[in-house]
Amino acid sequence: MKRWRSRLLAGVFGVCVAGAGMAWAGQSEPDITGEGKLNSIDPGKRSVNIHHGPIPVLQWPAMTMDFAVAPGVDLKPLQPGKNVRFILKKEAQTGYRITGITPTP
Ligand SMILES: [Cu+2]
Repeated sequence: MKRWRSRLLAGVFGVCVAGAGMAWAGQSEPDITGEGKLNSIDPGKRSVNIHHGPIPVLQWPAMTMDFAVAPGVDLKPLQPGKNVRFILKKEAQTGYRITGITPTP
């Protein structure tokens, strides 16, 4: 059961990284998601600056901050000033990193 579950998760992350569409619903693991306004994008550094709302799981209040973006995440659909929804994954070395991000209305 446990092995089956981790394989399923790997599949979900694979889809996000490929940018083939993010499965917001139906994920079996509580991915950390946030929403906010994209202030700026730095494609060279692969980082984005977001004013995000509170993220209760992490006990983060609303704030403006830079996020590193994982390789393979497509930054092209993003525009500064627009609202976004994003997925965070904790990495041992880099801290929280965005593994999926998509514009929202
Ligand atoms: Cu923050």
